[in-house]
Order: sequence, then structure tokens, then C-alpha cells
Amino acid sequence: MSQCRVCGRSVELVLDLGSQPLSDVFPPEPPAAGQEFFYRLQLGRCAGCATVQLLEEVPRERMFGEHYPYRSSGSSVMRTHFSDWAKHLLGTELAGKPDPFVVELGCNDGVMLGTIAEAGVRHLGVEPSGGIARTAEERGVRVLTAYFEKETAAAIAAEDGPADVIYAANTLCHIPYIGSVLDGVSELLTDDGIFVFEDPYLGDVVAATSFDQIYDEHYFLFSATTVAELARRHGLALVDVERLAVHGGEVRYTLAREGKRPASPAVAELVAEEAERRLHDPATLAAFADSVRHNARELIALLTRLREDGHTIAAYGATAKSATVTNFCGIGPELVTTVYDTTPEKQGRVTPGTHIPVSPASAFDAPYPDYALLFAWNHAAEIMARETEFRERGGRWITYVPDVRVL
Ligand code: DWN
Ligand code: SAH
Ligand code: ZN
Repeated sequence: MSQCRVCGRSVELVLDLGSQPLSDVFPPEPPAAGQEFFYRLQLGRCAGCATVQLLEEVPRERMFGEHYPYRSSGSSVMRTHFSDWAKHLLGTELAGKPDPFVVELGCNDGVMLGTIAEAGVRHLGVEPSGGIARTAEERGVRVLTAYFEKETAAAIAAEDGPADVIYAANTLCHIPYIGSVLDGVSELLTDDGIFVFEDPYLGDVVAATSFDQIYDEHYFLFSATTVAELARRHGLALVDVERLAVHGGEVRYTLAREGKRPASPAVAELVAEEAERRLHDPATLAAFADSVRHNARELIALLTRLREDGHTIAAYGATAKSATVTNFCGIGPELVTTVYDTTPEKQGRVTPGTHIPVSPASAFDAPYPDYALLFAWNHAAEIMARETEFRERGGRWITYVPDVRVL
């Protein structure tokens, strides 16, 4: 058993999703046997602090580097989400300060910091993936191409001084050396500054059986209960929580130095709700694991039956999440012929492990498949609003969240 990255106690297995490839490495063509990197995807729960986390670790350079393909700006809903947040910060935390400084971990293509840069506010994005870091720079964002950890934080503090706001979206849960990150945050933050991060919420993953939120890059499934404990261990306090609908359900956590800010009632309310529903109980998590196995069986049975009946099936959105689904269920090109996706860096390549060709989303109608498996289910509203003709021509969407359904 592995050791908890928060408290050091042992992590007990909750769900074994088997041998998996890297979720964001799309090979240019189907690799020869043995040429693709695989690791074991197992989710566990700490016997001490209850933090839900992966057991095994993939070296960070294999995941986040020059060719990391994810582009945050690929969704209009997410672009609005991040520009709204930047404007909120500009109008609240940053307003009235003489020369405020904002640091973002995992700024990706600058989807959030672009708005901060346009407002002329001092900022720095810390982004280890070189390709997307340059995209952010091209839009006027100042970027340090590095992994954020304690040493990086010390270097930033020495060069730029303390940060009023440190922000991380869908990034803190990607960093297994979380203690080093929290120490760095503590070192870099002004005395009354805030560290805000948003990540997929354990409560939503369990409620919706969204097991594709579990993959190499997602080391943690946080909750208010476990984040409060994480903060406490680093001289910080959880002072606010806000539930977000994006990416299938997330929580935005706000941390401040212990004793510096009063906690909003929302914190105690969410912690109480988690206790009430026994969110961290081994029995709850075991039931979640059963639901995952059930939904995976249902999905493979549906796809197999549709193919036997002579229907064509494609998929929509070559998400990192879908690597877990296709590899756990054994969904390859014989079941799903093509995955359509808007990301140039994924197109013309094949999906990790299962080697389904990825084609531009613009080719979805040439011709439409009978069924489209919605891998980007978290962007369902945005995608369905655009792809109305698929339905009009008799096409049907398939989802597997919260359960397997033809829509
Ligand atoms: O946590 C993470 C999140 C924020 O982003 C990272 N570890 C990696 C990545 O995860 P993902 O790939 O599962 O994220 P998305 O946002 O669900 O990916 C959507 C995919 O679908 C992208 O490849 C773009 C594509 N897409 C599309 O083809 N048409 C997306 C939209 C909205 C569309 O309309
Ligand atoms: N914030 C964006 C990107 C999320 S994808 C959004 O919400 O859409 C996760 C990002 O974290 C990637 O861009 C990856 O390169 C970055 N990342 C991974 N490890 C990191 C680390 N140690 N420090 C800073 N960024 C990191
Ligand atoms: Zn622990």
C-alpha cells in the first residue's frame, strides 16, 4: 500500500481501473506492442485523513511537457467561466490595492490570466507545458515555464515579491507533491492573501459515478473535509467553498492564513453535508466502485449490441477522461470508428491505449454516425447546442454519466 500524500498514513484501495496509458499522449499512429507507456490506475482512500487519491505516480515529465495537448480555451463555456472569474478578482480582491500581484499555477493557454493581463495587473503564470505556455505568452501573459513547488515559489517571491492571490484551476489535483506546493503557497502569499483553487469534487464524482474523472493527471478527488485538513497542516485555513457546475461538478476552495479571515458558513455547511451523506466512508466508496463496474459493463453491452445490429458508432471529444473509459471497458476502433475533436494537436493521431483515430470535429457530418458516444459529457450543453443537425438527421447521443443512456 502507498502512503498518503497529505498525512503519511496508509492509502487503502477503493477501485482498481487496471493498466492504463497516459491520458494525454495521442500517438501519431498505433504504436507497436510494448511501445506505449502504461501504469496501474488505482484509486484509494487514506486511513488517516480520508483523502481520496491515486496509489501510483507517473513521472511528471511524461505528462506535462512540450507536447501536452490540452487547450483550456477549446470550450466557450470555460472561456466565459475564466473571464468571469478574472473580472470578479479585478473587482474584489485586487481592487484598491496599489500594485497587486496574481500568480496562477497551470495557466495553460492563458484562458484566465489573459483578462488579468489586459487589465494591466501584475501577474505570473506558472506552466510547465512549453507548447501551451508559449500560446499564453502570445496573448500577452507573463509565464514561467516551470513546475510550481516550494523552490519555484521561493524564486518567484525573491524576484516579484509576495502574491495577493494565488489561483489554480484543475491543477492542484494534478500535483502529487502537494505538501511542497502548499509550503510554496505559504511562502509566496502576502499576509492577508488568498489561495483559491477549483477541482473536480469527490461529492459529484460519487453522486454521478463519473469514474472518468479518475486518470493519471488527477491524483486527488478533493472534498471540503479533506481540504480543510490539508490547509490546517500547512498553517492555512479553508475559509470559503463554492460549488461550480463546470466539468461535471467542482468546488472552488479559498484558503487564507490561519486566523486572518473569518470562514464563510458555506464551509461548515459543506463539511456537515459530507458527514451526513458519509461521503468518505469506506462503504460509500465501495458502493461507488460497484457502480463504476456496473456502468462499465452496461456501456460495453450497449455498444456491442448496437454494432451487432449494424449501426455505426463514433465518439465526440478526445478527452483525457475518456482514456479511462476506453481502456477499462476495452473500447477500440471495432466498436467506435472515430473520435471527433476540435484540438489540432490531437487530430490525425490515435487515442491512448485503444488507438481509435481522432478526426477534426468539422468532419463529424461526413457522414454522421448513427450513434455518437459523448466523451466530452461535461460540455454536453455547448456541444449539443452546436451539433443540432446530427439529431435532426436521426443521430442519437450516448452518455455514461450518471448512467448509460441513449439520449
Ligand atoms: O483536468 C483537466 C481538464 C481541465 O482538462 C486536464 N487534466 C485535462 C483536460 O481533461 P479533458 O481532456 O477530459 O477535458 P475536457 O475539457 O473535457 O476536454 C474536452 C475535449 O473535447 C477537448 O479535446 C476538446 C474537445 N471539444 C470538442 O471537440 N468540441 C470540446 C468542446 C467544448 C467542443 O465543442
Ligand atoms: N487551468 C487550466 C488547465 C488545466 S490542465 C484549466 O483549468 O483549464 C492542468 C495544467 O496543469 C496543465 O496545463 C499542466 O501543464 C499544469 N501543471 C501540471 N503540473 C503543474 C505544476 N507542478 N505547476 C504548475 N502547473 C502544472
Ligand atoms: Zn492522509
